[in-house]
Amino acid sequence: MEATPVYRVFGVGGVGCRIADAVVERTGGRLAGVAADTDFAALDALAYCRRLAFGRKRFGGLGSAGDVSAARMSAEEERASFSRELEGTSVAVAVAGLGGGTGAGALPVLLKAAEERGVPVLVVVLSPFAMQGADRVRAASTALRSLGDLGTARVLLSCDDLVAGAPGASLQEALDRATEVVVAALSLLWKMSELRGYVNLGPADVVQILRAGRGAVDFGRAVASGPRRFSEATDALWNQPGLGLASKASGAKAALLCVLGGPDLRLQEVGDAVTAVSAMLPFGTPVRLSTVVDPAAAGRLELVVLLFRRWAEPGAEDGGGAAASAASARFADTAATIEDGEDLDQPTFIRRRLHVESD
Ligand SMILES: Nc1nc2c(ncn2[C@@H]2O[C@H](COP(=O)(O)OP(=O)(O)OP(=O)(O)O)[C@@H](O)[C@H]2O)c(=O)[nH]1
Ligand SMILES: [Mg+2]
Repeated sequence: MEATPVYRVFGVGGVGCRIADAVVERTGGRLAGVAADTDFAALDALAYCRRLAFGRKRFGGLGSAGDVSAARMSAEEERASFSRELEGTSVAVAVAGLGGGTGAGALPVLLKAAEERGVPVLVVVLSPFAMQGADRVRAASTALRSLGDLGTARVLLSCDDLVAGAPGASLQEALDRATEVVVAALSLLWKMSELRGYVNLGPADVVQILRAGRGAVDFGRAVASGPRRFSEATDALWNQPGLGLASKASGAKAALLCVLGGPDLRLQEVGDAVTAVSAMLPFGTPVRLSTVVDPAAAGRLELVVLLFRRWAEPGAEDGGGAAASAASARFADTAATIEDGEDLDQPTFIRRRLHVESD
């Protein structure tokens, strides 16, 4: 019997832990979460994650007050606890804000422990708002550099980009809004593997995609509802300030597209979404697809795209990896329809590697 894969989300530092807790809440508590912080009051405020309180001797449970290297040393000293929390994890997501001390200092320790255990990790890091000051921004880029190539795939989100659509927001609104985008995207990645859609990616596919796309990943997300939801969502995916893909698409080597809708999601919309996203990317870029049908999302269409700037999957180097890579997706509960070596469950334009112009 195959073991059930275990996904875990790890939050490190204040904002990382709040995001991890909110993601677990969004999954109805079914996704396992671990929150690691030197601020014990912040950990106490969480409702869903297991807590890993560390650095008591150095910080007295009050947080590191921006001291990255002291936080890193404390995490190193308790490396065994980080490693223990990874036990039995098939795929991990690690989230941290890089402008403080704990997240920036402890994240590399968690990632090293994951590497030792062979656990693939999607790392999601937030860079500070520019208005938080040059010091924090500088500290964040130093922290980013210190990650080296730890982590399987890495998404760097700029808080400024996450709230680019709401210039008049207050600081609290901006923080909440930025956090919400990350929570929504991460819970969607989880739903992708857990909820059935038309085309499912299993955990093994997710691991393989992360490994093949090792390195930096760009992220796009758009949500729309109502009769014009398809065109609004695809337009936003391309053009919206901050999270639009227009400025990021040219360097893409491969993409993962996740389409989420309610029971009213139409197969046609899914196919059109693949067409629209493929048309945004350099010709021949393989696009892996996953759909999620969530009863709670009735009337809504949500598109999340991860763009990989490096892609090392065998078969992708021929520039026409779309057919090969998309072929591992499958319709839920249905054997693939293979005829003459072609998977007829894949849209023709993907199988034939046609480039579709959008109007
Ligand atoms: N989106 C979002 N970002 C936040 C929020 N709070 C903090 N950040 C960002 O995350 C960075 C790190 O903040 P924290 O997570 O609070 O810091 P920490 O890792 O706990 O570090 P110390 O408290 O210094 O030990 C900040 O510089 C901000 O850029 C929030 O509520 N939402
Ligand atoms: Mg803190």
